[in-house]
Amino acid sequence: MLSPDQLSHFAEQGYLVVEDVIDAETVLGPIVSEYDRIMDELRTGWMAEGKLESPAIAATFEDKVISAYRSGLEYFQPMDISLPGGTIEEDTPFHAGPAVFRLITDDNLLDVIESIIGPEITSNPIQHVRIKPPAADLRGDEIRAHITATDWHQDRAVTLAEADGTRMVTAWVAVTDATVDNGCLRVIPGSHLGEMIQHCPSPQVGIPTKFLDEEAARPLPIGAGGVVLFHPLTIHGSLSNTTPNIRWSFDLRYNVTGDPTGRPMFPEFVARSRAQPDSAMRDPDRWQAMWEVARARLAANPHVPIHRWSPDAAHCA
Ligand SMILES: O=C(O)CCC(=O)C(=O)O
Ligand SMILES: [Fe+2]
Repeated sequence: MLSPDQLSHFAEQGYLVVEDVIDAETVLGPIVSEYDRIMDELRTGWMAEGKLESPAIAATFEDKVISAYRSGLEYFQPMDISLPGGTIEEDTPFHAGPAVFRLITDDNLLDVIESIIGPEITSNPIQHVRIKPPAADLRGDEIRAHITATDWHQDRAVTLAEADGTRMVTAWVAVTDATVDNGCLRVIPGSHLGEMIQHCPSPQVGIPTKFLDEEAARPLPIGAGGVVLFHPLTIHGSLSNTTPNIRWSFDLRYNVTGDPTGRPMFPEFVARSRAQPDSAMRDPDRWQAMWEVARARLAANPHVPIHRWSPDAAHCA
């Protein structure tokens, strides 16, 4: 649970850095193994198709990520813990594995979340993994916020308007240490006390710089296993990864059970409930199945937009 000082910092500044929430051995270790396994499966496929050459037997996960990116191979979507915002096909890959479920339902993490939004906690399906290669390796036209630096935005802006009045919190989990050099988060302290700002949809969903005071920005370095919490109106983004190593994080969101998630076409689940403890989901297979059902439904139906911003708005010109 958070201390009164931590809670007042969150209330006043709109963010909070909490070190050492997620256990390295029981939670992060299995995640790294799970992702290494997915990467090996991807590589087997790429090699069979002749797209990836000379596998280094002892390559680390990091080497494999960097070499996949350099070879123009798409590792992001098969590793993401969500379906994409664009077109969804019957076989669009995603990853809803048991080690990630273990993270989303981690008791230490949920204790922190409970301090902020109370004990009726739903896992919001707006969630991603970000495994960012060195900026030096990125193609010049790389714009994806899951791969390169993230532009300034508020998380409220990536929900549909139905969630504008809800109590939602973002939990950004560092899998590798996040530093100013490798592209940690940055926030504009106190910005959650303002309104939702107009966003534009491209190149990323972001706030035009003319609406921002970038001088006020504060970087938030944090160690692996630490969690940055922020309010849905807190203006944030991330720096670029100027190191030779990958920068790896998950961003998870939670809202009060019963409130709209802001992304109704994707599956939510109860992560904790003091009122009805049995309503909390414990089975990672069910979680994965919920995403598979959503994928089949979305693939069979016309595309649904995931946010409200139009490139034609006057403020985007
Ligand atoms: O990690 C990043 O680059 C950005 C993360 C972000 O925008 C979020 O967690 O809401
Ligand atoms: Fe964000």
